[in-house]
Amino acid sequence: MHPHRYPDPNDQVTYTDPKSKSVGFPAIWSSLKHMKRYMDWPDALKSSLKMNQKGGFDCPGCAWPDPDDDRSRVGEYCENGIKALAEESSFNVIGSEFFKKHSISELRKWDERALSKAGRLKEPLIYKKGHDHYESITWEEAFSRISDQLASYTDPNQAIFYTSGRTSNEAAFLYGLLARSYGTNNLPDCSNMCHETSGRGLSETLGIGKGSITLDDIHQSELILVIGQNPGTNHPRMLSALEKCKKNGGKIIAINPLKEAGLVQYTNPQSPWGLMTGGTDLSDLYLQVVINGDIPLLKAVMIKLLEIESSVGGIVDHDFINEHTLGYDAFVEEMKNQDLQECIALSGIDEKEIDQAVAWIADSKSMIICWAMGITQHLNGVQNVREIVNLLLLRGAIGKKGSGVCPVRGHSNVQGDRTMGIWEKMPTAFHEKLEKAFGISSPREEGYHTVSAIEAMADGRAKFFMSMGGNFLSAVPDTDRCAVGFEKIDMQVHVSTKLNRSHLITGAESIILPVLGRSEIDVQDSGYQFVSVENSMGIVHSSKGVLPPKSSNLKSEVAVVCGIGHALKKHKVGSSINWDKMVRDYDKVRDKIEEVIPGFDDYNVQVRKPAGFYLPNGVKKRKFNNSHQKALFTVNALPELSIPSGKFRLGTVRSHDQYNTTIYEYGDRYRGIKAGRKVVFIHPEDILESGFRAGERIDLFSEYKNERRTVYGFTLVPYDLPRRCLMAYFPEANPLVPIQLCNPITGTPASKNIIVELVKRQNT
Ligand SMILES: Nc1nc2c(c(=O)[nH]1)N[C@H]1C(S)=C(S)[C@@H](COP(=O)(O)OP(=O)(O)OC[C@H]3O[C@@H](n4cnc5c(=O)[nH]c(N)nc54)[C@H](O)[C@@H]3O)O[C@H]1N2
Ligand SMILES: Nc1nc2c(c(=O)[nH]1)N[C@H]1C(S)=C(S)[C@@H](COP(=O)(O)OP(=O)(O)OC[C@H]3O[C@@H](n4cnc5c(=O)[nH]c(N)nc54)[C@H](O)[C@@H]3O)O[C@H]1N2
Ligand SMILES: [Mo]
Repeated sequence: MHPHRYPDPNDQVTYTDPKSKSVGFPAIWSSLKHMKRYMDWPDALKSSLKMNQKGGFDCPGCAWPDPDDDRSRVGEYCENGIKALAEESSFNVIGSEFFKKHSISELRKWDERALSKAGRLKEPLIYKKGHDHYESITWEEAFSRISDQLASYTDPNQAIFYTSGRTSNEAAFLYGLLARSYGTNNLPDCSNMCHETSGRGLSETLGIGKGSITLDDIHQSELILVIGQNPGTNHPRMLSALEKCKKNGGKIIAINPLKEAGLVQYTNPQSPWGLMTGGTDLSDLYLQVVINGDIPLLKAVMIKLLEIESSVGGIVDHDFINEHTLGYDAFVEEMKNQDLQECIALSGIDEKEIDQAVAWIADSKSMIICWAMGITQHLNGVQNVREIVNLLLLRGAIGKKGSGVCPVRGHSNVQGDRTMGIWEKMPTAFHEKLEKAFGISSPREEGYHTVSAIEAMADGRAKFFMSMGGNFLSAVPDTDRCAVGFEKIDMQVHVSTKLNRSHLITGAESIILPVLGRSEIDVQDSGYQFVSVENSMGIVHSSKGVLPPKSSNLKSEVAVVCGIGHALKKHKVGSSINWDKMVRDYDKVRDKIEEVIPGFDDYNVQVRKPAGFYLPNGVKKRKFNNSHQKALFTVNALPELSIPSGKFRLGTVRSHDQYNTTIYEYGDRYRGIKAGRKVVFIHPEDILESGFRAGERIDLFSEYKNERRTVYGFTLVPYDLPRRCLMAYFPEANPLVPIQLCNPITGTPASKNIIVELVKRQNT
């Protein structure tokens, strides 16, 4: 019925009790199983020994940093990194024969796992209106059609250039150049849906939208708060850093509605002693806050800290505050006006537990706050981040050893892509330098972000969509709304490694351009190439593939962009850009990056250092490069937390067996789910009160401005989480997220906070 939605897989969901510990033998076993099933053994061995090693390639999984010094020779990766590698390096390849056999209408019925497991895309493909199949096309013809299509528009803002966060610095920089030389800033990216609210909140308050700590700070911190993040699944190597912190005497407080196994106990797979003895207890305190209860909780903590300051002192770092901050008095005034008991009640946390957290915060000389999507994907995501900053500023826990902000990034180069200019509203200085470096004129008008791009396609303002990686249709909110636009437009171009649902909801014409993965060797006319990436802690380093490409008909992402750029020259677009020179030798791209982007001096020399180099970050030295040159305390309102009667607040999260929209397997080992993904985690008493049974299949709907959105056939799974809070998996639940429900400042969809109702299952 909804070809653009995720179809039911076999739908044999079962559930057992969730796990209370993570990694250990089951993780080792699971990695080996994936390698064995999807990769040739010699490739598996060769690539796993090179992943995340100095001179090797960067894991295509998350953005967690590698140690600066010693790296494990056995393997500097995790279970989910191996799954990401096995997914990319699978021995299956698909091309025109596959698409001759399987029509688009048939493939729409395949589930996501089957689509991805079909294999690596091996040649360029085209779909034309009126057909039901993709067929092969040469690279030259593809580039020529794309450039002709682009040249046909009178307004360049009819074209959209999306980026997912796996793209290298070199490819991202050139892709941004392509869009701007063509004439638009329509550069939405996955970051719009991810850490955009962190970037905004941090830039305003601290002057740079990035984290301020190093791995060593984590190891040495006295106290780490992990808020709204599930590192056991999404950043497993972070657990060994947290373990080191514990071994050095540090404490960890987890703030999360769900009891996540990875935050409870961890068994280091590289420690034989750990494997035998059962590992380390990670969280000293686990605060199961209600969904979006983080601001009330942080306020309750800060009110109590200020009370201690008034009675015995020793809490507030006055020297730091006087010298480096603004807004302290207004902040204290606001805290005084807050009702402590109301904040406690709204957070859903017992006051004794809050007192414990306050006592540890008061006692610690250093403190780090880490966070991810549980903080950012809210209407008040920016305010959440500002409130985190308030707490750190109060304690002077910024720009000193073992202290600082740590927004834990998602995609492996999402931070680098932003640094390279993938943003719909880059500052004027960037445009000026780009113009000077390439002799082009760079538009200043703000472009579309992800949500405005969906609307522009749906209402006919945008007619061309190109995607550098990613799976736009399935990743964005309001899947049905996106599908309307996707089918309306003239042309879609997907630069991809694997088949996904975005390829199947076609425009009048859709082109798939298959590219090399991170793990593969990239040779251009001047010889072997490497690319570079920036991790979550602002370290830029090289990444050089080691495996032979899956097909001789693949191009690198850099080559694809340069190919399109070159083809556009015949239409007098970007005539002054020498695309051929840059694709021949990526050093030439890096020379241009050095000219345009601050912090990349001697790029080609620095990037060749074995562990790469740190980008400048003023916050580390207490230099705050915002308009005030001071760190800012801010005043943030309490969010609206009432839930209409009979309704619930739903968050959408990842399982242990997916990478965003790529489903590795149907299940979630840590949360006890097997053979399916359409589940809703719910407090057992909420099941009873709503008149359902545990295990029953229900439908869910959300209602927003009189529009009703429904998803069908989700199984109710009793779970340890606060009353009236529900969790379901992304992307199955995405059709429920109303397109308008996004952060007003950044456009970030509130995919962790949707009001829904449960209803008896209809047969749809
Ligand atoms: N294996 C694997 N690794 C990945 C990814 C993947 O899909 N698979 N995705 C990558 C990407 S792009 C990203 S952005 C990161 C995502 O990494 P995470 O942010 O860890 O991912 P989510 O599954 O969205 O989990 C968010 C956590 O926030 C909690 N949460 C939900 N709502 C709230 C709230 O209101 N308050 C608080 N305090 N907590 C809340 C949830 O219970 C959950 O534990 O991971 C990256 N790494
Ligand atoms: N409801 C809800 N929605 C969400 C989220 C949520 O928590 N809840 N999370 C949001 C977040 S944090 C993010 S980051 C987005 C993710 O959104 P995207 O980044 O758009 O989605 P992915 O699933 O990571 O993209 C997978 C596709 O990327 C392609 N690919 C993989 N590797 C490469 C490569 O090396 N090069 C190229 N060119 N292509 C490659 C493959 O074809 C694969 O099918 O989703 C967002 N959507
Ligand atoms: Mo993300």
